[in-house]
Order: sequence, then C-alpha cells, then structure tokens
Amino acid sequence: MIPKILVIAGSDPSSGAGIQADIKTAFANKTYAATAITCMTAQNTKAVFAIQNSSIDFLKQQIEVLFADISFDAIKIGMLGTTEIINCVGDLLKKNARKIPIILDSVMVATSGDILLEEKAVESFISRLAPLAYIITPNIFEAEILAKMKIKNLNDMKLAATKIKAFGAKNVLIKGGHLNFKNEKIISILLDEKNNFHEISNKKIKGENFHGTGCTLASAIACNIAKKMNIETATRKANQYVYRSIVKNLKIGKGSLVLGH
Ligand code: PXL
Repeated sequence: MIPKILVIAGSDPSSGAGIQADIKTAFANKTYAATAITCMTAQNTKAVFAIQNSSIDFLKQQIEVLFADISFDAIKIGMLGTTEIINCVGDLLKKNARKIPIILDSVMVATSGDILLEEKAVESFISRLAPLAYIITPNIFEAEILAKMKIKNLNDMKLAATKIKAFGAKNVLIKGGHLNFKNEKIISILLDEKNNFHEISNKKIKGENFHGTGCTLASAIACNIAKKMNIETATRKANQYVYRSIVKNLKIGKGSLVLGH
C-alpha cells in the first residue's frame, strides 16, 4: 500500500511553495498526499500580494472528513497564519492523531520577505503545536524567534535546537541555509530523540533565491517518515532530494527560481 500523508498548509498559486510544492514532493517520493488548506495566498514568484484564510469551521471540516476516511502514516504542517488556525489544528490533532508522526514546519516568513505567521501567534505555535511534533524544522530566522536568541554559528544552532526541543518536539532540525559557512557548504543541525546532534550538509548552490525549499524539505521528511525510515535517514534523504531539486531549478516567472521536483 502506498504510504499516505496528510498536508495541512496554505496554497501558493505559483506552485513554488505551499500545498502545491507538497503535493509534487509527495508524488516524486512515491507517497500519496491528501491536503487540508489553511489559507489561500494571491502570489507569484515575486511576492505574496494577499492572504485569505479558510474559516475555522471549514478548515475543521476538511480535516475531520479526511480523518474519518483515510489512515495517515505522517502529517506535514505548513503555513498556518493565525492563532485561531493554530488552535484549531492543535485541537484536531490532539483528538485524532495521537499516534501519527507530525512534521511541523515553522513557516513564518516567505523567501520574498512577506509575513506568513502573525507575530502574536508565535506563543500558541510554541504551546499548542510544538509539543505534538515528531520533528520541527525552523530555518535560522525562525529558530532565532522560537529560541529567543541570535544564531551566528554551529554552536548557536545547537543551543537553539536544545531550547526548541524543550517545547516538547521529539526532534529538531535547524536548517542552516541562511548562514554563511566555510567551504561553500550549508550545514543543518538535527537534534534527535536521544539528544544526539547530527550535522547534515550539502554544497551551497549560489546566486539566486530559491522558492519552496522549506516546504519541500518538510514534506520530503514526512514522506520518508511515512515510509518508516528513522529520523536521521529520513532527514538526510530529504535534504538530498531538496538539493537535487534545486540543481534542477526552473525559471518560471520573473522572481525567485522554483525547484524542479
Ligand atoms: O515557504 C513558505 C511558504 C509556505 N506556504 C505558503 C507559502 C510559502 C512561501 O511563500 O506561500 C502557502
């Protein structure tokens, strides 16, 4: 049987990020993605122009009818936007998904700089969702906000990972793509359930902004967890998948490049 993931995230109509990237990632990684849409964005490869949230009742209905029908092997959570949506998703997952691993992407700001999570929602993200997560996957900026500290090097990343793990997530991946490392490398830090640190690295592909890397990575991890890989293998393989997709990037519009999923 094909592994099945549930994606709870926002729509990016330019298909570089969001639900659209999640579905492409699931397909390329030979899993099946069902989707519950938290919000629609009006967006192209340059910027996010507007956001329209699903009503809480309608989001709830999307998730409940899926749970009533399909048994999922993993859940990926992307853009949530508001405190109300976070609380709704948190309550539903607590009720319906006690045994399903949750891959929580702490989406806060788009590559374009547009805000995707209202600032006052960060506290409920930490208290209501982080404790449910099998893994949480902040980039450097998000990790700085969650851990309330500046991150400049690998030691800072490790300290921030420890602080974020204390919110209750079993594993934490801090993505290093926004830091400058020596030797044109990118290093991410995985802190696992047994409190071991793992460095996950790849060559930096320079020059341009790539749109959708975070969504794609979290979804690829969800696919690999749905296939019962352990967290380290799931994360390393997902990182390689994102790297290959960046190498195959596509110039679709006038803004950021998108991944060749
Ligand atoms: O990359 C984060 C992200 C997540 N979800 C949606 C987005 C974006 C970035 O633009 O549009 C819907």
